[in-house]
Amino acid sequence: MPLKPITANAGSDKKIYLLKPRGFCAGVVRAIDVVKIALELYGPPVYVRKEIVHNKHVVDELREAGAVFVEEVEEVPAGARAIFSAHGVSPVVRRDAKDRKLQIIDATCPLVTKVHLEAVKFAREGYTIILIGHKDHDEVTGTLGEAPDKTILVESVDDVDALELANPYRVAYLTQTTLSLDETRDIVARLQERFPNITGPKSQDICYATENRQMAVKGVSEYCDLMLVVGSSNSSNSKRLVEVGNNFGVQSYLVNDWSEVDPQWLEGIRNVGVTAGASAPEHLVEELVAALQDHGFRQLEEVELIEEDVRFSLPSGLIHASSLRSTPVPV
Ligand code: 0K2
Ligand code: SF4
Repeated sequence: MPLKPITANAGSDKKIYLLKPRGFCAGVVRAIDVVKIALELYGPPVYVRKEIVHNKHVVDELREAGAVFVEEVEEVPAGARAIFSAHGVSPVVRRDAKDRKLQIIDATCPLVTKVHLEAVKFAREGYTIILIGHKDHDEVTGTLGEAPDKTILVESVDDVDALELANPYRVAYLTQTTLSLDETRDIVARLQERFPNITGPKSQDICYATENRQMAVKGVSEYCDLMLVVGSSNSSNSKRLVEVGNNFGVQSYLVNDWSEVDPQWLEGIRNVGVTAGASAPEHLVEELVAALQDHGFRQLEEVELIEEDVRFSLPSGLIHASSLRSTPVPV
């Protein structure tokens, strides 16, 4: 794909390729809006189970605004208002919240909910579900919880090789939404070799945002000798971007923000790619780009490899609560 400069400054041949799409996906925008609107409507404290999204800066900023982050619903006072994070929760968590009479606002991304519904359907139809994902990730814990006795987690091709199934003829697979496209393809291929009757989701579970950000990294890899990914270390989709960069021959690093860039990484570099995981705010990208410019990367080219225009509506309860106010909160 040809690269089109949007600005070019004379006086330096060191260049930044700013990838697009990058940063916030529709599910993250929605989840952060849910917390902000809940704070606006009800005032602090608003409890949030787990990090609303896996980004240190987002969590710190919302905590500053009055959100109280807890690990489990048991930490929320009975009857209080609480938000479920974008990564989704298992039915056990919903039941616990109900037992505590919590007023729940669910910020689970609709694309994660879709995987939960697939798990419920396959389990009801008597399939053994092979869930491809990362052990102990919040999303995987939630999806596994839909049919814990019928779901087996695999993380690698080796895990597939080790599977021993009571009925190898009725098997379905699902995936976490934020995996590596390439690694998942290999795992699914091995599953299909071992279980030729295996079925899967109608359309793939890896979400559009994860796919687009990985494709963008691949698209510029031949032009870059360094890739900086803005994102936090517990963000699965951000870490995958680093892996993709490294797999495509570009030295790649994950940073929370500019302060974590080691100046030594920039030595001898002419072309640096910059992108951000789906939970990383744009202002951190802008600060990183400005700092790189101060370090002599005077040319800037924003490369849009895939157009992205996805939005999700807010939870209906929040829209309703806002409409009841004399001055509705913009939702
Ligand atoms: O990539 P992760 O699933 O770890 O999550 P975040 O970094 O919070 O990105 C948003 C995705 C949330 C659900 O898919
Ligand atoms: Fe939803 Fe994908 Fe964003 Fe996760 S990364 S919140 S699945 S759009």
